[in-house]
Amino acid sequence: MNTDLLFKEEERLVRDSIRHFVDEQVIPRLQLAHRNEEFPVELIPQFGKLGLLGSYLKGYGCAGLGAAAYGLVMQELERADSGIRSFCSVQGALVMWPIYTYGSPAQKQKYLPQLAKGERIGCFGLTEPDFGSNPAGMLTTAEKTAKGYRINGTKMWITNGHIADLALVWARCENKIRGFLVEKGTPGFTARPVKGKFSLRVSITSELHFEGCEVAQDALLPLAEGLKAPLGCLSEARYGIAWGAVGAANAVYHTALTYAKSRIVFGKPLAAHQLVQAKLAKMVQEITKSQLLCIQLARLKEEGTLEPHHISLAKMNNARMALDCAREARDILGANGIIDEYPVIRHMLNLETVNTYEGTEDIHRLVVGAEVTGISAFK
Ligand code: TGC
Ligand code: FAD
Repeated sequence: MNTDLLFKEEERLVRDSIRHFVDEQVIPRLQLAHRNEEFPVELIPQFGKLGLLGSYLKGYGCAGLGAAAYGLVMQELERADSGIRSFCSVQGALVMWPIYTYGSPAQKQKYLPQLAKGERIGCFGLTEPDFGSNPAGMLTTAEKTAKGYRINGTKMWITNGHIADLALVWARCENKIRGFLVEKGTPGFTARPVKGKFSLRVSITSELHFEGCEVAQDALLPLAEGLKAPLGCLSEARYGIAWGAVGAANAVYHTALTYAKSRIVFGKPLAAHQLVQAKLAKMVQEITKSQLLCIQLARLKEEGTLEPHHISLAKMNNARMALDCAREARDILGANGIIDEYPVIRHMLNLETVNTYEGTEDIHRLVVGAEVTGISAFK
């Protein structure tokens, strides 16, 4: 559909340079990283140098990209692996964006330049063992003390948690949800890995534990008050995921297409069989529609009219679309679809997480449902 025509030249240039980096530096590391359940930490300084961290923020050493260029960066990173895009999403949209938006001038100066360079790593702690889809029920508390706050509670499934230098933790404080910047090594704050994942293995996932963790007054994000503060961060990250999912879908589609053209079954290429063509055509159809949704999201973001339900519709659609493409591609590869010589099974497993985190498919469907009916199913 020549959707490339809908991008400006500078947006395509950004995409092409990140595409080159991903092909040369990222993809070759993934098979081993996935087997070993390891995040390639050696790439972090390069992410910083290339301006991939907080890339759509302005100042503080950030690249100041427009919405579409940022989306294309996320798309290229997730073409490699959802865990790679996750690292950059969390650092940029879930740690830097809230400091940029809700932080004091001192907090911005202290943290943003180092986070942009990848010299410090951040994580975002909202989910708890018993409160994932419904963060309003969180049990973590921050009690006011003479010098600041005392935090108690547990956060679960936290990307980058135990390698992070800085945790943005959401807690109930005097009956309002507030955000706190807790530095690694603060007494009473511990983090441990969640091991044994069969999805997003090229990503660090952790449990954070706070027990009588004392932080100073200046750990509080002054402008973040109420559930809408963390939900605002989620809107930023979900925007990137909607784009990223298109990248993962592209990766599995191209693998399946190449495979189907060279694999001979029943005396002719797999790609010559009608059922296989139907599957490939369906993938192209769905990827194209998802790409168009992303472009519209970007244009709404640029003109300042993007709303949470727009993002929910695209995140829900694109994550599901990519997961369905990955399952079809896995099928087209036959037995080869289950080994890690091809990226398909890794993407397929990753996309189970992508369909769940940042709001499950059901949650986003209910957000859209509330918008169209005017009735919230959550109340
Ligand atoms: P509700 O009453 O609807 O809203 C409370 C206030 O927040 C506002 N709001 C939003 N603001 C900005 N962005 C959004 N997306 C917003 N959604 C709602 C809303 O207008 C209201 O404002 P006000 O002024 O009236 O106070 O809240 P609710 O309790 O009914 O919950 C709604 C629901 C279920 C949609 C929400 O809780 C939700 O989105 N749940 C899903 C939780 C989730 O997505 N967690 C993600 C954790 S982080 C993560 O997964 C990182 S993965 C990172 C990676 O590796 O990439
Ligand atoms: P639940 O809320 O228990 O949902 C279970 C099922 O019930 C789902 O199918 C859901 O759709 C359905 N359901 C829930 N409510 C309703 C309803 N009202 N109506 C109908 N069905 C419903 N969180 C962070 O804070 N920071 C992170 O960095 C982070 N990274 C993550 C990384 C990974 C690898 C994973 C897997 C998760 C991560 N998460 C993170 C957590 C993630 O956001 C949650 O897992 C997600 O929001 C879902 O919450 P839950 O797992 O508790 O599922």
